[in-house]
Amino acid sequence: MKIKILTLFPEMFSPLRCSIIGRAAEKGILDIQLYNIRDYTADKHGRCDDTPFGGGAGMVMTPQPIVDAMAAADPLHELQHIYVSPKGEKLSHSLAKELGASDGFVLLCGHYEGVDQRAIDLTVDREISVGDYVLTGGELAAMVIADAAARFVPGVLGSSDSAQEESFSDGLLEYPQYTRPQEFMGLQVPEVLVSGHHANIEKWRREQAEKITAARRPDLLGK
Ligand code: 4G1
Repeated sequence: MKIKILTLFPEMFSPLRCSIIGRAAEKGILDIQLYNIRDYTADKHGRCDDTPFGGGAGMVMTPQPIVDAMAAADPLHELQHIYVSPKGEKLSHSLAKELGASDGFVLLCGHYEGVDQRAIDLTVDREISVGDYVLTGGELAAMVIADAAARFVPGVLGSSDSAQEESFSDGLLEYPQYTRPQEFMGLQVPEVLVSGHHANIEKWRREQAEKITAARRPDLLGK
């Protein structure tokens, strides 16, 4: 799967080179490419932002470098072009799964007060948000979307992890996890988990998942 990211701050994306996503990229299962929007500006001083027409605080990202960076990233428009934006549809398990099943996508990251509307009108197919709060830029949101989608790509997760996948599709939060040592600072691992009785373990985990979901996220139980 191809993930192309258009940003003024490509150096923010080092987390994607680590851990599970980084390993998948090294293996060639994921192809993550960063495009520095500044490399595409026609402005002789390298500027990619300007003051907003109509006045107001802050700066707006200028359309020309964005349109040209998008054309360089996906000249035949083979992939879905996504603007990572608080105005977008909210990222969910099912949306991540849909993106993970595609050939790839381009993520456009805003910064400052955002992007000139004409760049969006000319290049963007879809807007996706990671939640309702203010960020200084779309870069962290883009990493959330890339990570959530990439883990659905076959081979990115180990086979034991992909089975784990089923649990959120139940719409439940996770049961508590324990590892060695069996006693730590006077606290014991629940007896059932060391019993070797797999049916009881499964039943306990299900009960725990239902209990924590009811307590913390009752909204998930209706889904
Ligand atoms: C008004 C949050 C502005 C933020 C209302 C989630 C947020 C991208 C996201 C903002 C961003 C609300 C996201 C805000 C994001 C231009 C550059 C937009 C950064 C920007 C609720 C700033 N999911 N925010 N504006 O945060 O890009 O995807």
